[in-house]
Amino acid sequence: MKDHPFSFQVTLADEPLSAYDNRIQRRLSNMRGIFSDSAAFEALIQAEDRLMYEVYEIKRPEVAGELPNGLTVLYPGLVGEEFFMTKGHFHKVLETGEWYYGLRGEGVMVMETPEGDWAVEPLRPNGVVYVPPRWAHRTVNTRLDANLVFYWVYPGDAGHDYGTIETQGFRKLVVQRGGQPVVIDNPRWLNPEKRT
Ligand code: M6P
Ligand code: ZN
Repeated sequence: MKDHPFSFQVTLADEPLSAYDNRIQRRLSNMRGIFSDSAAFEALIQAEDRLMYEVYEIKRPEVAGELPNGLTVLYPGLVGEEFFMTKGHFHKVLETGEWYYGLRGEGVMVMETPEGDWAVEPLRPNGVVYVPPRWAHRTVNTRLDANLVFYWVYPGDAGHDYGTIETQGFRKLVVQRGGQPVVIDNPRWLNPEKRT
């Protein structure tokens, strides 16, 4: 990791950044239990363990003051009626936010707080979404014919808490109905206040 100022290019080619430290690939097999329709999920994974998204990271030390950033390519597809999406997470340090900048394709960001607020914001080329501190966030590709590509930056000390979302899910899902993306209540959402 460099200590000196540096620059890189967003190329949006096969390697969408001219330089990066790490590429994370998430396949269907990394998403077990995340989608609502588990029968559709199993049928899909039997056919092929498809690549769902790739995260190109410019790594920075995991301390306050640093600004890790990078670019994500989220491929198109459906699991049942649910669009391909990222796992989604809270930050381990809840009081940290994140910026997203849309580069290609069309999608939405689904967000919610532990207090029960939720929001769905569009993510498109030249569109910016701010995720304030306390808001869990997930990105959804609402096109079936185009990748959703976006740039992001978050505080170095934020960390990723996947467990909360893996257990309770998001309150809202984005599904395809009548050829359109629609936001619905998640029938499997587990209210943490009612959990025994
Ligand atoms: C964004 C950033 C990354 C994150 C990625 C994939 O690009 O928030 O930190 O890793 O989305 O999302 P997830 O980690 O929820 O799978
Ligand atoms: Zn985040």
